[in-house]
Amino acid sequence: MPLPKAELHLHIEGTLEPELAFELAARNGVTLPYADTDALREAYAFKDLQSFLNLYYELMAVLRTEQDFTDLANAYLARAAAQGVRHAEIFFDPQAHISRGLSLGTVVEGLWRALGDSERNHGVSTKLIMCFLRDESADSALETLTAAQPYLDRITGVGLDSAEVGHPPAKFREVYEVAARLGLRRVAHAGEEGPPQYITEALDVLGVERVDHGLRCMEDPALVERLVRERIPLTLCPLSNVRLRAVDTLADHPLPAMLDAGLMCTVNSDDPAYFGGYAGDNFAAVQQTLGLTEDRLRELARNSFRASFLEDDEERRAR
Ligand code: ES4
Ligand code: ZN
Repeated sequence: MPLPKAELHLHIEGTLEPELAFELAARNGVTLPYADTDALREAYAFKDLQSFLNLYYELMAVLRTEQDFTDLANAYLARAAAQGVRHAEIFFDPQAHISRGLSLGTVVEGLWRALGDSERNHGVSTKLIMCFLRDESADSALETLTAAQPYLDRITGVGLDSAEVGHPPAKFREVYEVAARLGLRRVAHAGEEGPPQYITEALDVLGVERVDHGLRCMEDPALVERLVRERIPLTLCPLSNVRLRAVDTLADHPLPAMLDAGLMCTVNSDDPAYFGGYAGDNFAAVQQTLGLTEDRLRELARNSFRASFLEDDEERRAR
């Protein structure tokens, strides 16, 4: 039995496996610039975040209908459940679909058809987090938030993702103020490729409750001390960090040092179809390569539920 865990850092578009990409391409009459799944997999040699994002956005072309989003989410939920995920807080990137001519309704309704039945079908409870693309303008993010108003009963929170460097959190101050007024929970990617200062800004300017990645906090001892004191959860993604070259090898990952420092770390898969594994694969990899003890692994699993946006009664049921 895999360790029960919550997944808090997962881009649903990053769960698009090559096989499903080709199936949806055929269904929708979309031509992919790859001969087959093997040729596509060969493109998964990334040198940094941007080189990954280029492919991530390119493959989204196959997602056209509500049913596509339903199928995508069901495929993820089945795989996650098999690896012990009991609760998933799922990111989606509406701007990446709206800019291709899809409506926000197609995306949200499609995802919700899978998420709404997920407890029954997969034994996984879910929440949805709408992310803004930080390399797009703050106005575009605000427009997206406005367009999302009819769907706020299905959206728990907002996040910030895509190309980090050069797009500091403060750019989205007003968007996050509006989100807070709407009662949305707030998270943001920070300190994946960007400097520790971006983590501080996400906390102070955007009011985030959780930091996605947060890896580079280790360069700033005062920031580490603050994150420990304020018990700010970090949603780490070890296999992602290796594939996007944020660390040289998994053996160099600072997770053990971060746990020793008292940081509230969680382990997640980010974009599992691209980075070599789902939540359980990430747990197994850090156990094997970093030699984490059973106690440490249980701590990571416990942290994942505590750092989730589940209410106390929901959290007890999910464990
Ligand atoms: C992402 Cl790994 C990562 N970082 C930032 N934005 C993203 N969107 C999808 N995966
Ligand atoms: Zn991410």
